[in-house]
Amino acid sequence: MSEFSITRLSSTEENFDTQLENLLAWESVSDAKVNQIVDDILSEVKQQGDAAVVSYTNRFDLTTVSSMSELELSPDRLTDALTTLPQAQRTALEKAAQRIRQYHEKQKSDSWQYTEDDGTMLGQKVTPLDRVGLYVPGGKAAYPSSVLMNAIPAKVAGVTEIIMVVPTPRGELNQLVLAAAALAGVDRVFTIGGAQAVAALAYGTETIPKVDKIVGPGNIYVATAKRAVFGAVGIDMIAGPSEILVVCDGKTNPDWVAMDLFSQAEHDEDAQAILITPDVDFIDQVEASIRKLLPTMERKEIIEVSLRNRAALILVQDMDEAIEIGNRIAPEHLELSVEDPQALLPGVRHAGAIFMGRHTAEALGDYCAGPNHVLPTSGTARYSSPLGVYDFQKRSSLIMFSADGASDIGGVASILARGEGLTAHARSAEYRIKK
Ligand code: HSO
Ligand code: ZN
Repeated sequence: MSEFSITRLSSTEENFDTQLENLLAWESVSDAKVNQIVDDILSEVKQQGDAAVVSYTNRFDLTTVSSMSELELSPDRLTDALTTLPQAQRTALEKAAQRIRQYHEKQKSDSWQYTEDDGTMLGQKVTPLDRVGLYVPGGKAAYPSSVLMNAIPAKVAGVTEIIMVVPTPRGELNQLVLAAAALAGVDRVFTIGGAQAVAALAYGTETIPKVDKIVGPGNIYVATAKRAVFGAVGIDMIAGPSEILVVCDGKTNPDWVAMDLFSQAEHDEDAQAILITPDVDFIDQVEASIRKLLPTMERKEIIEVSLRNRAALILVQDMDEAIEIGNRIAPEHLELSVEDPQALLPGVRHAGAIFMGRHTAEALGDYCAGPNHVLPTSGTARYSSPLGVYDFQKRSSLIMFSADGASDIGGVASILARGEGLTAHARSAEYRIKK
């Protein structure tokens, strides 16, 4: 603890831009050895189906099963997990599920059509995906909240079947994860993981149905496998380490701010926690809180590494500059820890989720506020959005010309087609032009 220090930056320093760039630099590792291992697993599962999945599972998860059927949980196992949960946990999980469902209902988009004067109709038909695979990591990163956050939007979208995979090293099952799956309406659960689970979902096996899209976080093998099967199936974004940016006017309890920074730092050593404030004294206060509170944390080792390697306390000239730098960071989570967050909101352009006001701890959003906790990381909030119902719906265009409409617009198509040298296109349109 004694040598422990947190990077301090000031926006007036000459080389601030470079320092900020270095702070944010993060490359998702792509490892040649991992790629090779994953490629082998993918092709084995593609060729040998169940047998390959069973053998990889025995090897990597230290199980001793002889057939795929032993790796599927019965629906009873899921409902039992829910009903045997301690009452307080069950109520909390149910409350969270209900709030997440209610929020995501608002994201549903409907099909639409409109008709032009000559009777031509155009529109868009929205259809849910048929089948979705949900990857849930095993071990310490098995988050029941993530099961809710991934499965509920899919259900709200109207996905017909959700297949969940979760590795169970040495057969250890996480009851909260299963309870969350039951609550969220997951249809089938296989206790498999790693690249072999991704392959099984992407290609299908004798037992495991092929899905249309795979969502959910995983380790480097899972992420590499997801990238490799993309195209054969859809995938969600590949998440980087958690990030939090607290923008504070200096008037929030520094203990609260320190703990909010810890809340993401405790996810893993690579997580990033940043404070931006125009109040130089507040930087000292938050650092004092960090030093005071860190020894009390269960995950202090992880937090300490994360803070040492990737955190920063940034001094700016005013709140406008704080917001401007916030946009350059484009954080996964942005806390506006100020009196009037609405006044700052118009200036915020890039953030996965915006937590407004001193009382809005980012942790509430991780579990039960309602919005999704699967968010764009590593600056990708510049161009992407939280996981949502829209990720489980797709759109088909609708085009229905009246005879008059086809005759009218046929000339336009004909001219453009001939310009491209595509005569069949031109003549196909011209047939419909009335003489
Ligand atoms: N903060 C994480 C989600 C999570 N937090 C799950 C707790 N459990 C996403 O960055
Ligand atoms: Zn979290």
